[in-house]
Amino acid sequence: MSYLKQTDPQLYEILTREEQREDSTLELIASENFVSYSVLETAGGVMTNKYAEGYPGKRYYGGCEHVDEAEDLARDRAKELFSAEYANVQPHSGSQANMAALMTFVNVGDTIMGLDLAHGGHLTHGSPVNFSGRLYNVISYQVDKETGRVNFDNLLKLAKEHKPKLIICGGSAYPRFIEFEQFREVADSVGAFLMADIAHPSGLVAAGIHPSPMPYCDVVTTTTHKTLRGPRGGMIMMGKDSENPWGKVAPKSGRVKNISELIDSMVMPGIQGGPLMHIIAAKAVAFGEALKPEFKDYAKSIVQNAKTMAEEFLSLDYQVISGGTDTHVMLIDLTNKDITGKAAEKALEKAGITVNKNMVPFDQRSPFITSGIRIGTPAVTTRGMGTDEMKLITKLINDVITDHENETVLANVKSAVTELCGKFPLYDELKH
Ligand code: DSN
Repeated sequence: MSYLKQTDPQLYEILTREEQREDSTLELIASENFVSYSVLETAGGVMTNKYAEGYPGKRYYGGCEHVDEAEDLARDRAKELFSAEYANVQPHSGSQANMAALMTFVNVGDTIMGLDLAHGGHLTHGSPVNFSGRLYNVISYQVDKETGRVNFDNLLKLAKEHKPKLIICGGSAYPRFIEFEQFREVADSVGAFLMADIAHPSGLVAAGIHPSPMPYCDVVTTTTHKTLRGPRGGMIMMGKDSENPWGKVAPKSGRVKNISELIDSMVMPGIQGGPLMHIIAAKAVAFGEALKPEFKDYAKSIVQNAKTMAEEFLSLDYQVISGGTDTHVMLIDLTNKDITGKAAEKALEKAGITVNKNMVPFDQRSPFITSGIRIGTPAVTTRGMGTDEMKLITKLINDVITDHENETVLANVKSAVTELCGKFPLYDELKH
């Protein structure tokens, strides 16, 4: 960064402030993490310069021999990590992975089902404000009010009534294991494809802590930057490739034999142009890290930390949706604490604790206000924090929530947060 300091001091100062923010605050947004310095270095490396539309060995540009090697390595490592026969590492994001998967398996106007956004789903699972809700006929399913888990009776009833072509399982605020096997039964009962979006728990899946979708789902999408701890990006996989059942043709190349070829052509040229080769190379680095035995320990600690926090919150009379968590994420309804999600997020931010406001199932408030917050442990676990720190963090959050307009309380919590973060420093490599 010393180079940037000389050439662009203005941006250098901004970056430095962000570095300090990440280092000195508690990051509890469930979808965020801190990549290794190796991933950071690769994501900032020379492959950002290269155009490589196409796939390894079949590019539209010359000079691709080294980016081909990087992409092959990323694909091979992804396949090994998830026991998948096929992987496409080019999607720029989870949303684009979902778009390419949907465009492969269903046609515009077809019926699809996904988990309601307010019940833990994702924008790309059929929200009316997203392409998925605009291009497809969407029937959303919900969680059960009592259990906070997917209501399979209701899902089956809706599926029989609406005969979807595809069902999406997974979401952004679902604290329990995704029930792939049960979803498969429902999909089979109506002849639907099953797509899993494992963007959130993919690191836990890779580590074998969360069940694998591969034996049950026709197609699996993920991001690479959440529990998987890679660079920001997306990926599409299949446990098993199979023959193109529709006789669909691929953009540009015409009729293709396998679904994998259709997905490839739907990513590029279907919805994307040049792949981000620096990010694909960084994905390869992150997948290499996730293949190491230490990653399994890391994933176990993420879940242990989340369970510890959930238990602490329950003991302090917080309404933890579904009564706890199996994963890295918990969703808390703050209605009985007399504070909105928005106010809680703001007060916690003032105290150096970053969370996001989140709709809770059957929420009466808008997505801009919300009745809840979502909390996740991947980033604090990366810093090396464990059980004692989780108990302390829960106490600090409770201090803020119970007295969120008291500036002295917020200042005291902030200094406790600074002290805690100082014991678990980030990125020594970047210290100036
Ligand atoms: N925005 C992501 C999350 O926070 O879960 C999902 O795309």
